[in-house]
Amino acid sequence: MPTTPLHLVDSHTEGEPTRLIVSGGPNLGGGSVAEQAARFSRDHDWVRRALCREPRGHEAIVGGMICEPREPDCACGVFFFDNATTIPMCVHGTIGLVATLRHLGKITAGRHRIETPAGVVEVDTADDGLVEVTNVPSRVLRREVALQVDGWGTVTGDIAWGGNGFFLIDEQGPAVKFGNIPQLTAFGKAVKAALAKAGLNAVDGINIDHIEVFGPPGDPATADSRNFVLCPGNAYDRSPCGTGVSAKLACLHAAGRLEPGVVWRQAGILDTVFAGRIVAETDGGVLPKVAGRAWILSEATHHFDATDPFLNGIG
Ligand code: PYC
Repeated sequence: MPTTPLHLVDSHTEGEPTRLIVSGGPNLGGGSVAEQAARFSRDHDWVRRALCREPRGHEAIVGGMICEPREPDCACGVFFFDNATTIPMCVHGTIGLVATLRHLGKITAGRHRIETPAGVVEVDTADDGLVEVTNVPSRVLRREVALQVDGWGTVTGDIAWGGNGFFLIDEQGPAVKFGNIPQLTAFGKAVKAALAKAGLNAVDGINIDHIEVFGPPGDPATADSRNFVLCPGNAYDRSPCGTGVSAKLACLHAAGRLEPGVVWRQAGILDTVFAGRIVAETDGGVLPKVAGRAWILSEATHHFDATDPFLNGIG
């Protein structure tokens, strides 16, 4: 149980919060970042619950811990978690990490490599604040899957990996707009239930725990599409979700709708935009690059008192 304080930096990336443990986190014993994340999840899950739930946090917070990388050419390791679980990769969180490392004076503009549980990613950071993440190779796992969704009938989508597992739905369900967040959340939950019923909540060992719904952009001059992403703990992503954009690029490519090098401007539900493009074709998929910006919100020292009834968060 907790004894020492945690030092945190909060930021947001295109609206979606990231809360990083920059020091004071539990000793995870070294090894690969995937191994350290698994130990964190097994032995220190209270940290995730404390940081990503009320009263200390809230459902939208994606937390992360900076750790030692095993890969020698990496600036650091990082793993991310939300109000429900530890996740393999997070692009908005990686953009927040880069802003945080720059804020702390630990990296300068240029190219850096970062080890995550899903693999090594490369980041390019510029003085104007733009961060480009070359994410892990992304691929379609199943195309045009028809699900029977309670209250909605047949809903067809693709299942894809972009660092997390996604079910991607084009122009079905409630209209993708800010005012429909409750309806989109209910729809996303119904789709998750239908995936579980069909035995598709895990495919090829990947949890399909993010639902991504696409609609037309609010402004075609600034975006090609607008999405709504429901995360594993049923919070919606305030950003366009970079792993979701990576999965989308893989789907567009598989459908013959996007060539390498062409920019796909994905707006999220707040109409902030990630610019995605395919930088290479890989064996069975694509190598995606996703660009966006993060802003530092605060640095804080969090204290933990064993007598606090909500030490582990509410719920
Ligand atoms: O940007 O990859 C992302 C992400 C995953 C969950 C929330 N944001």
